[in-house]
Amino acid sequence: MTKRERILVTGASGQIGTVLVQELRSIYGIDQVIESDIKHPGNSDGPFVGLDILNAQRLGEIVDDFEISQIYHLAAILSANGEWNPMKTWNVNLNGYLTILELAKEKRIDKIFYPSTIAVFGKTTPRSLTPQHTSMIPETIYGISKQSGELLSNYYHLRYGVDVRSLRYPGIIGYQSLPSGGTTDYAVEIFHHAIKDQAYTCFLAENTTLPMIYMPDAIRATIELMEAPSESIGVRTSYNLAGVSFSPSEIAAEIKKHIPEFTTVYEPDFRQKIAESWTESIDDRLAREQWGWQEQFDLARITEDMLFHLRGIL
Ligand code: NAD
Ligand code: AKB
Repeated sequence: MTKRERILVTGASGQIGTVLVQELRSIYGIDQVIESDIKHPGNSDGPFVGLDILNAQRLGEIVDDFEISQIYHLAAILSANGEWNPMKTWNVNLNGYLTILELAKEKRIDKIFYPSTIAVFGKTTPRSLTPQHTSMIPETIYGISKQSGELLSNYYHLRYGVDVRSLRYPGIIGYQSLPSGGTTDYAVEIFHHAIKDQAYTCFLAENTTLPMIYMPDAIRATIELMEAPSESIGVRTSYNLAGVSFSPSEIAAEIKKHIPEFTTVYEPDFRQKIAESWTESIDDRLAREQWGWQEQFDLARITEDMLFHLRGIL
């Protein structure tokens, strides 16, 4: 008989957590998936516990009380917000994660999901079809903390046998939740403004191409990776993952096909420099070969689906 999983999601009230928790609950059952965050999720339909990820004692109590077998560790401060307080960002993103790895080392958790990011790349990284193993000198504290987390994941796996799995998510686009404090946030905001105002002022320059992925693809990749047999996981730092790559002017043109009166102006701010330090497209061959990753949404399908759902919500 297979063991019944009990899953803790940290940072569950955020952009990804809101959607991931629903998907995990549909697979494992509502009461088997425990949400945690410093913010209440609002309309949660299952168990929620308040948790600051820096409170190691409380985290240990939650793991024991709920007999947690897996953690999806989403709690973090993202790239743009991270630059306002680098010390805090390092502390939350890295020390919070170390507490989880230590619990797994003590054999109190069977499996961990660690979300990494395209922010681990930097200006020495090849910009086009960025390889899995490559030069990485990230320029944001967010990227530095996430890259260090990748290295710790690999270390805890090699040294202590911790089953940690990780994806380098591109910017994530979805209608179910709002992003907060990232550099790729424009690609969600643009849809909201297209519907509400038929106009958008973009904080990135029009030709800034970045790797992106649609939320259903990102959630499916996460769960497929976590369910893959351990022996098929050949990368314990973090897998490159690609969806689609586009620039602000390309997504604006796609939206215009549905909303002809839509206009965009470009007023790049400090986030432009962050975007320019990342890469444009990703080689995710290893994810495809080792556990069968395949995206389903291109830019045209993302645009159609986002507008369809947001028109019903906004
Ligand atoms: P988000 O900012 O929407 O959510 C993060 C959550 O973490 C928030 O609800 C916040 O309240 C919580 N949090 C912050 N500090 C905390 C603390 N000290 N203790 C407990 N909770 C705390 O982020 P997201 O977009 O949902 O991202 C989730 C994860 O995925 C992050 O680790 C992020 O680095 C990674 N990621 C996201 C994207 C993306 O485009 N959304 C891309 C790459 C990687
Ligand atoms: C951000 O822009 O900070 C995130 C990410 C790509 O990690 N969306």
